[in-house]
Amino acid sequence: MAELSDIANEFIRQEIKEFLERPEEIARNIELFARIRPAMQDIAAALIEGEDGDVDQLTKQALEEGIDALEIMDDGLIAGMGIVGIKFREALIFVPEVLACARAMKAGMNYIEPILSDSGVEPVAKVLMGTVKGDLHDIGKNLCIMMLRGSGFEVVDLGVDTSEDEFIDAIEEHRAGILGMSALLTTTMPNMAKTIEALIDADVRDDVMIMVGGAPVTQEFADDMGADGYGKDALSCVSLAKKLAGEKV
Ligand code: B12
Repeated sequence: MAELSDIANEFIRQEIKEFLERPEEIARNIELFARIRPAMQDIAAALIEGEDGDVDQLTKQALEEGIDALEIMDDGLIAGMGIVGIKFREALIFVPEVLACARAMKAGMNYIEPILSDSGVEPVAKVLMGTVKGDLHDIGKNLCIMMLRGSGFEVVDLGVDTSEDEFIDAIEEHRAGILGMSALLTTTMPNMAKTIEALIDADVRDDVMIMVGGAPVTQEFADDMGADGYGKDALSCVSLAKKLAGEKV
């Protein structure tokens, strides 16, 4: 078992000591950051501080040093956002601070995106991706899109706050085989089910395989609403899309 002192970055050690209270979250984050190499801890720390300029610099530097883009995304950016999420939940920080962190995440993603999106192969299948109505969270959706593109999918990004009609119009316009929906709020999760119902009413449900995801979404919830698959992160989004593309043809 790792110890707090195994984490090289002093700011990260301090964040865990000062802001994390739940024993399982303390243990999980100590394990995580003790495993992560110092350069990635520095990126996570800059993201937690909402320093977009530093995240920009450190990401660029890490790529120049030959660190893999996927490692930077998982161990630097997503790991840092994990701590931000906990602090936000505990009301230790508020929307403006989280927005600064989201901006910092974007600064890093600007470098990662072209690398992960550049597969250079013929599209495996076309995917529509949108965050559902009432929901403005798009970081996770955008990571999924990046990974899908990098794995050879053509992706149409429908953005955030996507209404049922917008999903229906997009299915009709783009003739995509897969539809992905993202939701981060327990209050907007039901809009996934409402969208599926609207698709049935519009007679387009069978035109697409539907995958869903987002932090509060579960396999059980996905099954209950009649989705074809659930993915817990961007990597599983890709394997799920591959599986659904295979089932569609
Ligand atoms: C960043 C953030 C914001 C930013 C969003 C910026 C942006 N451009 O996205 C801002 C500040 C705008 C924001 C606003 C709000 N937020 Co907010 N936010 C977060 C935070 C801290 C991080 C979310 C995130 O980006 N995570 C990192 C990404 C990488 O993870 P992810 O989104 O889960 O995505 C991964 C997987 O889920 C999966 N995935 C995602 N989508 C899909 C889709 C498919 C098809 C598949 C297969 C997989 C998949 O793959 C992704 C990559 O690995 C979370 C806390 C948390 N722990 O989630 C709260 C959180 C989601 N927010 C919350 C709340 C309450 C709000 C507000 C209501 C706050 C307010 N009082 O105004 C508003 C709502 C605005 C709205 N209408 O949407 C709550 C939700 C509580 C709940 N149970 O509903 C959370 C959980 C914080 C908390 N614990 O209180 N937020």
